Amino acid sequence: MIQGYYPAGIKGVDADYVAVLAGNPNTGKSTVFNALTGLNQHTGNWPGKTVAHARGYYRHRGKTVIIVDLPGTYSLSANSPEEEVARDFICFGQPDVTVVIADATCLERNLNLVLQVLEITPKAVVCLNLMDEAEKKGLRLDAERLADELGIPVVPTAAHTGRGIKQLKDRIHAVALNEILPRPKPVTYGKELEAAVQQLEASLQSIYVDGISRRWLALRLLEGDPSVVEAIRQYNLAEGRQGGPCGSEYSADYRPGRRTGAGAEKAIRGRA
Ligand SMILES: Nc1nc2c(ncn2[C@@H]2O[C@H](COP(=O)(O)OP(=O)(O)OP(=O)(O)O)[C@@H](O)[C@H]2O)c(=O)[nH]1
Ligand SMILES: [Mg+2]
Repeated sequence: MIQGYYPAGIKGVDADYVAVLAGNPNTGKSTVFNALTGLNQHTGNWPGKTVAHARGYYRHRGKTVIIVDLPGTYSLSANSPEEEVARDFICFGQPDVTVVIADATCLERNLNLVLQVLEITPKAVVCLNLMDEAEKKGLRLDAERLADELGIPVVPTAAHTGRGIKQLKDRIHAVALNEILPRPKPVTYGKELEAAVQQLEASLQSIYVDGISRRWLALRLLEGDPSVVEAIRQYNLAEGRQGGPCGSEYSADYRPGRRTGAGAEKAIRGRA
C-alpha cells in the first residue's frame, strides 16, 4: 500500500506549489484552512489510515496553491497515527512550505512543534492564531521579535474573522518561491548528545534520503523511534516505483519539488 502514501494533488488542479498546515489540536487549523481555501476543498482519509484530513486550493498572486490540513499534533514523534501522518507528510511529502498554526494564548506550549518542524525543514511560517483571544487576555505578543528569534516569518491572525489571512498568503508565497529564505537557529542539545548525533549522522549515509536532514534522523533514532526507519523504507519503495493514479480523486504520483525551489513549480502538479 504505497501508492498515494504521500498524496498532495487534487484532481483537475494544476498547482504551482504545496503548503501544509500543522499545529497543536484546537489551534484553529481548520479555520485557517477554510479561510484560505473557501469552498475549494475535499476531505477524506489518509490512504491506509483512519486519520481524516482535508485538501484544498486557492489562487494568490497568480499562483495556484494546494493546501493540506494535517491532523492536530503536539509533536512529530509518531506516538499516534496522527503524529505519524503529520511527520511523514512534512518529511516525505516535501511540501514547499510548512505553516505551523500556533495558539497565541499559550505560545510556549505551541513552540515545541514549531522547533520540531524547523529541525525537518527551514521552509516554514508560523501563523500566530487566536490573536483576538490573546488580546482579550491582555497578552501582548511581539510577532516581529518572535520572527527574529525563530528565523522564520511569523504572521498574527484571527482566522475566524479573516484577519491576517492575506498576509499569511503573502508569506507562504514568499517562502515557497524563495523570495524569503528562512534561517532558523538550530536547537543544540548539549555536548554529550551533540557528540552522539554527529557520530550517528556519519553512519547514516546509506539510508539518507534526499531532502531529509540526517541530523533530524539521528535525533529520532537517539530518541528510540524505529518508526522513522520504516517510514524511510516505505518512502524509498514509493520513490522507486513508477507513479500512477491511485484510484482516488487525488494524485498518487505527486512528485514533490525539492527544496531548492527552482524545480518546484514544474515538479508540483496535481494530476487527474
Ligand atoms: N476567537 C477565535 N476563535 C478561533 C480562531 N480560530 C479558530 N477559532 C475557533 O476555535 C475553534 C477550533 O478551531 P478549529 O479550526 O476547529 O481548530 P483545529 O486546530 O482545526 O482543531 P483540531 O482539528 O480539532 O485539532 C473553533 O470554534 C473556531 O471557530 C481565532 O483566531 N479566534
Ligand atoms: Mg481541524
